[in-house]
Amino acid sequence: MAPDNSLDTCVTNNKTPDLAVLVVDLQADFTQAHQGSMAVEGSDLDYLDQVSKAVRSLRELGLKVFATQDCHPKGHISFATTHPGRDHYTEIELKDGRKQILWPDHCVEGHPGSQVLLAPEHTDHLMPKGRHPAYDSYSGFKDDGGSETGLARVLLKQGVKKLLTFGIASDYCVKATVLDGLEEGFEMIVVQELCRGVAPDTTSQAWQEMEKSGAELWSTLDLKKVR
Ligand code: VGL
Ligand code: ZN
Repeated sequence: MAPDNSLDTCVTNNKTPDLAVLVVDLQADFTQAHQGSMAVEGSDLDYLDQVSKAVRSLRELGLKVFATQDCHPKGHISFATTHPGRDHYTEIELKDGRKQILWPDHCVEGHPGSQVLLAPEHTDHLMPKGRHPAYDSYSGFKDDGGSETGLARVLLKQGVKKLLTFGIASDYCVKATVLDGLEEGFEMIVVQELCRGVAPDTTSQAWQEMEKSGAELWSTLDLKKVR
């Protein structure tokens, strides 16, 4: 019989069902393409196009797609506007001694800026994070107060052991999610060309930290390594 290269064959031929995709905070407020309040460098329409093509190809290979969504209430602890007299992109010490970087208001629950920029039909599971008014949550696994989002449970239930990760921002939410994923026992692969960061210096530090902690860094997405 002639080989059948149809999509269905690819899906059923997926040899790595324990490998899934985790897209971190691909949201309007973080992108230039949507004039977001916290748009990171290089987050234009070309970038979004590149990510959506990658996600489509990975789904065609049979990988499930999970996505995190930064999702804050109005007056969130991480918003500079919550701390009168403080500027965004500065760090403060909170009453309990924790450090908190202050950001422009972003990803307010129910507002257009919080919209995830992946086609809903390409997303198997959306995991909100950062809903607690008093805790930030760069990580998709748990917030700064230690509360689990439930992402690890969802992944394990689906048999996922390895995550192909990318999104925004390399130096904050991607980094925190990758480090926590490793701690939770997942194998974490990060696709650098599909990530965008807040700043170049913190981004290069973030790559080093992720690699040192055991993450595998791929500079580009090589679909041959996924098949
Ligand atoms: C993020 C800062 C604040 C991110 C989210 O997605 O990296 N960074 N909230
Ligand atoms: Zn946030």
